Amino acid sequence: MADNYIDLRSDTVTRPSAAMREAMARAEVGDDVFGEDPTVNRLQEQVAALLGKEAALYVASGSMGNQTCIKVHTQPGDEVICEKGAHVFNYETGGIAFISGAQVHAIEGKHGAFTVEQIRRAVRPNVYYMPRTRLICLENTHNRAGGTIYPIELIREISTYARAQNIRLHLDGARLWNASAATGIAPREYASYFDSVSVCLSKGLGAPVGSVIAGPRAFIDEARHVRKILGGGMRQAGILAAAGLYALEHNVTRLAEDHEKAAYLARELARVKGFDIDMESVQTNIIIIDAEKTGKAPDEMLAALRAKGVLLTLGNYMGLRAVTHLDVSMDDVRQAARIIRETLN
Ligand code: TLP
Repeated sequence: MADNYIDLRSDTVTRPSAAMREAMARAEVGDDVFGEDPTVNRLQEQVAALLGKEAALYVASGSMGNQTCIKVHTQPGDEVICEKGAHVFNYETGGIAFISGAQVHAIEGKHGAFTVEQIRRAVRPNVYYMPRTRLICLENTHNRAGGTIYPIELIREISTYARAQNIRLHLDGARLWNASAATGIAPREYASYFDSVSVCLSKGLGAPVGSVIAGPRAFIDEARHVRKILGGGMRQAGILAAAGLYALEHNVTRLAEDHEKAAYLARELARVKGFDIDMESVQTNIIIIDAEKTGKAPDEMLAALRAKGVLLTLGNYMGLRAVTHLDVSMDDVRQAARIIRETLN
């Protein structure tokens, strides 16, 4: 948490705890470009096993994970289907066009999820003058929709359809841990429906850096090549991977607490005049607030709250976002709710 602030901007703002730093200091390291960092290797093996995949690769960020996978799956000119609010489409600086030379076919979902029927209508017929639909990306949980969980039945149907059509399926599972904590469905069950998966260690899990992508061994070999092109061939990265291992061991089972804090905060914020919160979308640790009816500019509201010691970020159009995480306690959340109500009502 930024000093003296209750920082609800993102679950990425957490700082490594003393115990995590100690694990980092003790990490055994080697040159990972030679494949010789034992801690990186252990993290990769552990995440591959957790996700039930043949192999995994440690990458610098969630964006690098997603974009590396998209690059391996596609050729320039291909089409990638994703949800309109998807992170890969909106918040990765046009990476799909920049790195893969592919184009996006965006579908509007409900709570971040679209159906097989919607995909069927978006897939291109096999004619030579049209782009090839090569890849579908799902996001679970879906950030911009409010940390919403992709229903497992829809994932199953989409996976069956994609396999039959020979279209690859990628999961942006930056917050897959949150989806699992909320549903009780294991990460490996979710992952089984996808050709590739990207998970983050630096969001809800509290590691300072790092994501892991997983898939078949041949896919990961190719991804290692792309990661190097992108400047992601790190050397004694075990010092960072150790934080990821620590996070997996200590910070997964506690995620339900973040969800409880978000549910409480959402109920409190729904009482702010002009705030509109779709309570059905508050399923994990993210709250998206439609603030249009306040008649106030989001930037001004953020500045007023900052002056009182509470940090939120911009949400969707004319909106705000609050995210709970392991560096804000229930007491902090109660205090933030009170400050937000007093400042904006
Ligand atoms: N999300 C960040 C911002 O970029 C918006 C946040 O604060 O929530 N997939 C999803 C679903 C994400 O939410 C994010 C980060 C990423 C990928 C990218 O991860 P990084 O920031 O590590 O590149």
